[in-house]
Amino acid sequence: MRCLALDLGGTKLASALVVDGQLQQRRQIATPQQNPAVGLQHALAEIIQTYQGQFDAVAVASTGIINHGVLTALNPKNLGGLADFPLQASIARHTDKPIGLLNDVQAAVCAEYREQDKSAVQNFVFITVSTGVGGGIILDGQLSTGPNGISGHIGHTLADPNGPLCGCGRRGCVEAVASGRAIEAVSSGWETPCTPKQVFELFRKNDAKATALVQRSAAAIANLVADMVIGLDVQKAVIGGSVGLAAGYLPLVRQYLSDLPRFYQCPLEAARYGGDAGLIGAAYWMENKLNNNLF
Ligand code: ADP
Ligand code: BMX
Ligand code: ZN
Repeated sequence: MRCLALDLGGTKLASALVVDGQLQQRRQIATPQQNPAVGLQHALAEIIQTYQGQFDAVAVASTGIINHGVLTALNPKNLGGLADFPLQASIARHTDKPIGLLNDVQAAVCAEYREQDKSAVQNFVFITVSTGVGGGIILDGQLSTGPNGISGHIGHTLADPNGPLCGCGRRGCVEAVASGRAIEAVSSGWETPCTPKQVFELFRKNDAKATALVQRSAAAIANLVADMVIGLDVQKAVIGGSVGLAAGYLPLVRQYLSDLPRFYQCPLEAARYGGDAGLIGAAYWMENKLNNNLF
């Protein structure tokens, strides 16, 4: 099957054809931030037009809660203020091929779990540290989406009751202290303002301010992993997203996790598919869905 896969994140919108699990013609644009609803509609139209005639199905991995074809942002600030978007309908306007939608990290976990030894790992989590912090959960070998598509939104569990207000309306979410946006909220206010990428460059040069900011993020993610292990008996966690995959980050998360009692620990790995996990996972999930295979 030739699947057109899309990965809509808070920062980037990636697309590719996935044929036999291999990516072809990968493209990437910035997620529209100004007038995002109109920008997104135009971007989707243009992407589908680019690949027209070359796919049998469309699979979308998207940030936000995906339910009944609609994207609802738990944190609208991650999408330029966009709260609700009719994702399925916007795509169906440009193609009559079958369309499948799921949350971006729910898709990513499908790709990464496919590569695991299923006899050894039944409970598995993907944590992305990107624009936001998202999660995808496999329980007893099955993807958990929940009755409303919410399952996995672990970036909105509590990191610090006195922490910053999260864009979702709750105070102190993991996302509000650990995400790319959370890092930027601090580093953009420095005397010499920095992007998260520059923060990591400084961190790797042992700059004290940058190190403290990266440590705050990594400690929150280590505690999130610990919560998954103790709450769900997760046997392995995989970390993705541009912050999660930044050099030096994963070792720090591992270090914080190793400081906790052993019942809170599990092996931690970097996403094997890197920034392509969402695209590959969405296509894999869609193929299974069309073949009526229970994942
Ligand atoms: P998306 O959220 O769209 O899936 P990414 O996974 O690329 O996209 O995450 C975007 C976030 O990662 C932004 O906050 C951005 O500033 C940050 N970021 C991008 N590149 C790097 C890098 N090399 N090191 C650290 N942070 C990065
Ligand atoms: C947010 C939430 C999740 C998403 C996660 C990572 C929105 C718009 N998104 O917690 O659904 O999985 O960010 O998304 O509320 P990314 O855009 O950072 O990859
Ligand atoms: Zn939140």
